[in-house]
Amino acid sequence: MTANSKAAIAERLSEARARTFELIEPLDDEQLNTVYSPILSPLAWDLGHIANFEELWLVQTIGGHEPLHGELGRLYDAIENPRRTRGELPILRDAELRAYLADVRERTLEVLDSVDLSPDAGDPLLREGFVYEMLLAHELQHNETMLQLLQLVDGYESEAVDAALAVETAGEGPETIAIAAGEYEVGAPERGFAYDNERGRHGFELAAFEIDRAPVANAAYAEFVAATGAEPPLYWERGGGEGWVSTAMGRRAPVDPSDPVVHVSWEQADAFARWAGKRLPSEQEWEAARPQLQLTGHAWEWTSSDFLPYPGFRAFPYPEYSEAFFGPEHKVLRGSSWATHPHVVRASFRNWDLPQRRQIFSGLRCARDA
Ligand code: AVJ
Ligand code: FE
Repeated sequence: MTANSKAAIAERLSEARARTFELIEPLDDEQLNTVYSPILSPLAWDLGHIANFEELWLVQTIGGHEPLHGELGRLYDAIENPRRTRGELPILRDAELRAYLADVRERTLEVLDSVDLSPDAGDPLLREGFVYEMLLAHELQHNETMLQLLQLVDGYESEAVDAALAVETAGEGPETIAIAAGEYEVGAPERGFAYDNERGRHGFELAAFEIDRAPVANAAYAEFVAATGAEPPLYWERGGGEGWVSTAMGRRAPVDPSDPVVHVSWEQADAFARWAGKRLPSEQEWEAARPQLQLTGHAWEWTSSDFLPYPGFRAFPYPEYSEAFFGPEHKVLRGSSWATHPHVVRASFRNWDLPQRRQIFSGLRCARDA
């Protein structure tokens, strides 16, 4: 691989970091250390974790170097440290945290200089720059987690966010898309970056079904709440009169009836779909129909599917990304939200969470048997 593509990797790493810093720029150190919610990490933890993940893979694993802070990495292990405990951990903070981010990056760039990224590089971590793509995706995915918290910060404003908030409005088209029975290919193709849980690409037999072209909008969800007494989405409150207001970043605004609904749990999404005489699509149905769907990029969409391995799954490069979460207790979401960086968005990308969670930017789309 040429020096040029290494320069391109360095440039992209630096762009991702610039976005991370832009997101936290309006906050002071105290805010970075504040626990705003028991189910969300303080931002200082995300920042240290981003740097520690980089150190682990790009400096220790690829470069063969010793860690800068000994056993520090244990504090940033997401499985060892559930979110509700992260506020009390002796993690790096303030100037030390910033220095760690910078020191790791300096070493990363030194190592990058010396590695072989050619398509036939012996180490599968390096082949086609896999480990660098993974690092980029990881930081950008944590940016989304950070935004779940940033919207709890009163008065928070960021240029990085205002641009992203724009919702694509519903284009013209049929209300539902009919998909014929047949075998459809799902999963990530051989080439190009993807997580282990997206491989291997395989045929999947689907019965004929219909799927809504657009995700469920706030107006329809409000009707469901009014008709059934179901809980409203997280952050909604009665706005006086008939309407709802939602609060983000300390700002209350009327809920826009035509925007896709966001901040609903899988349980609520499933209940909505049944109430509407429909059901959630499976993740395979979602992927098969995807080129024909209206993808507003506003909210992730819950599917009916449990997060399970595809046939022939092999954990790579570490079992704690996917394998540790496989099972019926996690449900798959597809698509992307306004907080998702485009680099993370792929037809085969599988997101997941617990069915009761709604702090994530989650909505839904309905389907039905044909
Ligand atoms: C894919 C969003 C469920 O945040 O738990 C970040 C992404 N994995 N660091 C998560 C992830 C490791 C993951 N999700
Ligand atoms: Fe992570």
